[in-house]
Amino acid sequence: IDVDKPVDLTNCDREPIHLLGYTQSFGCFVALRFDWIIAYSSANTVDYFGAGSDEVIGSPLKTWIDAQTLHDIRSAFQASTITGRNERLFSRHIESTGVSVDLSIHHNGTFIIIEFEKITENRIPEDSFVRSMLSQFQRYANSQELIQNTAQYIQFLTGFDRVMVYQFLPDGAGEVIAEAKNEQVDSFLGLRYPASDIPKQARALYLKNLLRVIHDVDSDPVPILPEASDSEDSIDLSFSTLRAVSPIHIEYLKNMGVKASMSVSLIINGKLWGLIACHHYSPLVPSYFVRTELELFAEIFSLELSSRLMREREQESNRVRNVHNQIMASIGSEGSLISLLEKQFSTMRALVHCDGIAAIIDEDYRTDGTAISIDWVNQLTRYLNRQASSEVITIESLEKVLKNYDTGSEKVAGVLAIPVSKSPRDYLLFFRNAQTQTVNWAGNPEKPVSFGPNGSRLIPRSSFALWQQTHDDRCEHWTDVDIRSGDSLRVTLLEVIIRHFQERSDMQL
Ligand code: BLA
Repeated sequence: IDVDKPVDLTNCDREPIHLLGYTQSFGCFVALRFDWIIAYSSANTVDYFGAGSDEVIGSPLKTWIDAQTLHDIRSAFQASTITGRNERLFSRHIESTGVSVDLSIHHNGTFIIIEFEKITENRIPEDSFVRSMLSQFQRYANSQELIQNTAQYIQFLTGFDRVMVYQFLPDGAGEVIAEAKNEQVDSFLGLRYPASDIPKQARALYLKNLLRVIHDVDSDPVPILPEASDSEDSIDLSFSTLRAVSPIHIEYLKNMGVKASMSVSLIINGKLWGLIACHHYSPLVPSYFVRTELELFAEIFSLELSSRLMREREQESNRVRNVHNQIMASIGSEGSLISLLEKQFSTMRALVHCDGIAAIIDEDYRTDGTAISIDWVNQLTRYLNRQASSEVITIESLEKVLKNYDTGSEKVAGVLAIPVSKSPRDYLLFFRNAQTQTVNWAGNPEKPVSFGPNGSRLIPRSSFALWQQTHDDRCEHWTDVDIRSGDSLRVTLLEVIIRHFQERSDMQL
């Protein structure tokens, strides 16, 4: 990011976070050419090989690694060229220095990248916990239980102060939908964060590389040597396990008071559905083994979640089908279409939660529950007719579309409208009353950045204090479920109309 340019959130989206030229200090990094000569290394090789990077760069890897481990690294590299993923070796020794390490091996398109992480004493017992987590899945009755219990289990296993499940919303903002935490820290449950907190290129990277960790926001990143003159020539660290993260994000975490962070991607149908996001208030990095297990777990968890969400959707369409059958079974030939619909008002209300229902057909207006007056309905249908759509239309604030409308004593604020004929259109209308609505944002979402002491330097916002957005003139949000139910009902009604007229013309014959 050019720090002299004026602040613009799209700058954020352009920071090349995979080309920053630094690693974090909890491991050692080497990049080899195809002849297995070290071309680049992190500046901290002395802690691993007993030799500085000036000595290491230009030397063959075998100078520093014993024959057996070298052989394993080569096999792992072969495997990674087939799988396209990082291959891993655990609990190896570097003989010359006696250091025990876990290793990650991959090819970045240009170089063979090998990363070493020292194994520390206080590592978590290393039996596979994925299996035990999977065995719990069947105990959870629904997707929400699955999500909540998973947060709890991960918090227990990793010891992070806070483990959240963060779900992206259609506009890119996100919400903490489950949380497990240590008693000393504040709860973030239910808080919403704007899309700009996780810029585009980061989301794109997180689709490919599923796990990232920031072990200590106060630890200086380690340069990769020789240093590139500009980021274009920097080594691509997209799949590096030690990649130093964006200084902007480090500042964000510092503003939050967080010292260490880890997040794992949840991908459903090829899209970033959410993250398992973890915070710690002192430096922390789970061992590479534990991170490897978590990554695997997150993939299986995403599949389970996806199938649960699908099943829950199916249950909902069963409900719709039942209503459909009920309505179809009750169609007779007698009476007008509107009185036929009126008889089904209560059945239809069970499908779309509302405060009132109405139908307007050939200027005949019938209602049940709170609805707006015929004058307003006429204005509303004129508006709806202009929408040039044969699909369900939802409005959450009638004030926004009707001239001089105010919810008045009826309090009707929103409508879900189903067109039931071609123009001039007739409609089935579900009304909802105004309801005070509060969205809890962590800080003002319109001010995701602020200015630093030196003018236009971009700084993520420093206040995460609860910032409430309240609306009094709107109805409860029409959800995807409401819209899908409305759309199925539209199809049912078309069938009803056809049948109704068929039976009437049959009678006339
Ligand atoms: C990355 N931002 C991230 C990440 C998260 C968040 C989870 C992934 C890295 C990690 O695991 O820490 C955001 N963290 C959150 C949110 C919560 C949380 C929403 O715990 C809620 C509880 N950030 C800004 C602005 C910019 C920005 C204004 O606020 C840009 C100008 C940038 N965020 C930013 C960047 C990354 C990031 C560049 C990528 C970091 C990297 O992987 O290098």
